[in-house]
Amino acid sequence: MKTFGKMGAVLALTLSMAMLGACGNSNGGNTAATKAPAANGGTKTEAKEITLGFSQVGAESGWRSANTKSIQDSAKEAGYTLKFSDAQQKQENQIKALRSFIQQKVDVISFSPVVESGWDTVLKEAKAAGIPVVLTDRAVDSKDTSLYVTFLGSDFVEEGRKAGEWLSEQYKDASEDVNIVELQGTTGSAPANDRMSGFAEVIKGNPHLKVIASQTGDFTRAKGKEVMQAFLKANKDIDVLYAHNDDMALGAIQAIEAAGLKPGEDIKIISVDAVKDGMQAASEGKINFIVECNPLLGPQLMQVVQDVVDGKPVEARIVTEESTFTSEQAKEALPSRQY
Ligand code: GYE
Repeated sequence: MKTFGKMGAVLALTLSMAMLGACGNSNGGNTAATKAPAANGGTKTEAKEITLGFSQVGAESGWRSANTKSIQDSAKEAGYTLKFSDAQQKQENQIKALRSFIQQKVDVISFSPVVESGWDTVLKEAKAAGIPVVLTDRAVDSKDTSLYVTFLGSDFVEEGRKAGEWLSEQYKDASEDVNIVELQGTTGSAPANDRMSGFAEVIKGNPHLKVIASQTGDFTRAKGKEVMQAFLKANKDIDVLYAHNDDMALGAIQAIEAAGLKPGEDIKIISVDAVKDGMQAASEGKINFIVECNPLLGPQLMQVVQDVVDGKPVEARIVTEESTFTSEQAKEALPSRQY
């Protein structure tokens, strides 16, 4: 039985090699295998060892650490060889990493693009090398969608809308202006652009809701603190802080407390992510509302990679499911939080 199965596989492989030869092998061909198909015993597709090149944004936030761990753990579990590269929040480092993955002829490239623009050239290089690209977490603004297989991640505009809806509800009876300051994520990144636009779209329904200052805090605690300090200095009357992630909100909380104010009371705080530290602050009433953004993309990414390698069809957009938390809900959810 075993020998027969093996021989069948060898025959199938020989046939497919012959067909590849006839059609012209766009991948550059594997001449060793063509010459001696019997030597490797005719492996099946699912037994193929997959090498995944992954370029991560950096380690700027609790969300990012949870995302990195999820990807590393899931790749291990799936038995893939993971080539992981940390770009330290610099696009040039990501481009370098992608080029090195192309050179190493990985099976699939995946990355979370630090900013939206400027990827066409390197994506074309990957396409020319026949290496499929999967976007995770953040999108690119390339017009040519054939440059990547799919984009797996959150709907950031929707997250911004959820933040705006909660705020609109809180101040629906306001008769005076509500002064909002905004801490944006990394300039030019998809989550910063989209969380800003989704929020603006909703709050414009109430003319009392006014964004009086909006600046980047680069998704980090340190910058969140620094920019909030500047906001507090320049504006006497801040009612609300909208931070594009928990880490910036946590930094801002330090600045608010240092200024002798009570976060969550004197200044209402909304943030995005719902990582453990953010949920902790919410459960203490320091953050009033958190929109969840799920970092555990690893298992879904590995499935997409497997499907791509197997030549199965993949959805062009895979959106992750997320919810929201008030302080009360955060208190309840905190003990079972994974990240
Ligand atoms: O919200 C933030 C991180 O791209 C969704 O990046 C991600 C964002 C996340 O630094 O904390």
